[in-house]
Amino acid sequence: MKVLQPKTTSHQLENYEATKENFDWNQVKEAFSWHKTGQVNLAYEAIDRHVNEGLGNKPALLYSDAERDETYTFRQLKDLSNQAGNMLKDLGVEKGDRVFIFMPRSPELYVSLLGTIKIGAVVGPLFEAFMKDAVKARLEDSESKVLVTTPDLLPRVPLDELPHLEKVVVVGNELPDGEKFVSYFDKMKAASKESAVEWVDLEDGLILHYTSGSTGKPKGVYHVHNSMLQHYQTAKWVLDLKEDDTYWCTADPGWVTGTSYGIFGPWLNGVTNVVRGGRFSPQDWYETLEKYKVTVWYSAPTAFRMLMAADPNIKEMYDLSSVRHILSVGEPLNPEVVRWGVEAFDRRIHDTWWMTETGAMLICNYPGEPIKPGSMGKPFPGVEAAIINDHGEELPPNEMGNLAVKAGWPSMMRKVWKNEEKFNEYFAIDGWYVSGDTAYRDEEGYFWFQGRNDDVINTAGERVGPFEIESKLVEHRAVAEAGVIGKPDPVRGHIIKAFISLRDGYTQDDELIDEIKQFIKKELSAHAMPREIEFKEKLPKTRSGKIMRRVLKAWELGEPVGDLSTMDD
Ligand code: 6R9
Repeated sequence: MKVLQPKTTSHQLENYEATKENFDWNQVKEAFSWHKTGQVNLAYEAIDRHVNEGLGNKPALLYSDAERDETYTFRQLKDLSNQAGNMLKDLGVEKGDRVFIFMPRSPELYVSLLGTIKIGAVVGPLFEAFMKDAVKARLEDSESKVLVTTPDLLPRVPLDELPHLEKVVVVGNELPDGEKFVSYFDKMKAASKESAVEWVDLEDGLILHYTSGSTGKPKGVYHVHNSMLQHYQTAKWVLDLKEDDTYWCTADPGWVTGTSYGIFGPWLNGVTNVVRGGRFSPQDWYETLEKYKVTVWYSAPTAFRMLMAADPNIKEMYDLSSVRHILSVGEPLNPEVVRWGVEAFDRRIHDTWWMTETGAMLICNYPGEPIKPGSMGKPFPGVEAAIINDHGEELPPNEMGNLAVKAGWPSMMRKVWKNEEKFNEYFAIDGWYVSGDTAYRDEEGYFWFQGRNDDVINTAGERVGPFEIESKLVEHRAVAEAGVIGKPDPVRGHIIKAFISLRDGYTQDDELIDEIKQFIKKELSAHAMPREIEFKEKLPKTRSGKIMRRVLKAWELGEPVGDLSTMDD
């Protein structure tokens, strides 16, 4: 096993073992102004506080897309987020209310999100690719009071079916007729720049991120302001952020990486943050790295694999020498990709492991520490991770089992919105948070990811629940039954494959395949669309009628199907 040694050590976390011995989360509290004042608010801590400490003119947000190219200082973000907060208060939003934001990346998204948090409301960012059903499910479950969105996305918001939604803030030039609509730009212009900050408790609500499980509806994972302890410290020691860094996290705020590390981590550290709007292309990404002289870059294996697959001449056109630290999250980071990173950037890519539910990084590779390509690294100081069996007993090195974490790290989710039962399922083994991932730990304490132990599909770094897609598929007039699995794919990690049995009177052809794909794309979202569809006379089911996805998977991979005793004839 080749271990990649660091070339330079970081001055942030110099010795993992020594730090781990002495670390205590209480020490981190001293980094925040509430340690002295007793007044808590994450948005204040991420923005206003830096202005008060003399960083007002420092660029906070460097935003660009195909049409816009803008810089916002910490002072500008302070003023704008105050305006957004005051606008929302004016619309009747109070502490604890939910405000959802459904729009593509843009400065207005970041401003609205900070404004919501500033007034103590709970923000819910929705990925722009969601279609009507996905949007409805989330706004309905969260009972969101206000939605911030764009004219383009409005048709996907079923207003008549959302009785709790009182106002829709439209970020655009035209305002549709109807008393629920208000204009973002008009309201912002009229809103005061006076502080909108509401002081909260560390255990008050911050953000709701919806995420898929293997069964049932998406779950609203609820995080609180206390998470800032971990956002801040992991950004320091793992992202290795320093005052003069220019940092780029490629994730959209619709996913947890795009908020914890696309917003909170860097800004709590007062670091300049790059946001690139629009879609992925190798040219665009390399250009972004070059244009801003990005020093720290946090992305995902899928993106790295797409860059790897692109014409190598493209990369040669850009000066990427500013990049000093690269990190990855979301899916297994293939050793091949780590090796590519060394070749292409002369940098080791540092894998990090965590989940929507964990709120922040838990197992990581650290600057200055050796990396074993293919391993997720070691637990963050103050985090106790282990491999346990189903009875909660810790397993010895190199034995595969449940990847679990001792409950109580600062950014742990505090509830699953309106679903205590789901929340408790994670903590069914005494004292442990059971992640749903399987892994092993080697003798040196490095963790190695092995897979999910449920049917959740990780496609291009995004978690997709098969149940949601299956439910949608059977709404199509031709579909009798559907079973959905993840099929291994060299670039996306997995692609979604659907097995479908048709209703009487329908015949399988390419046109129908295309129609069904488009149906999912339109009704759910582009990333939920099955890239492959295979028709079957009948699907394998248990006697109780559950589709046996593991049998579909075994068929697909040409592997033995295993125990079929529960299968229906
Ligand atoms: C932050 C984020 C969580 C699931 C997680 C696991 C997979 C994340 C990984 C990884 C292998 C890594 N995952 N990081 N698998 N190596 N370094 O991705 O949150 O969208 O909730 O996904 O992603 O299966 O359980 P989320």
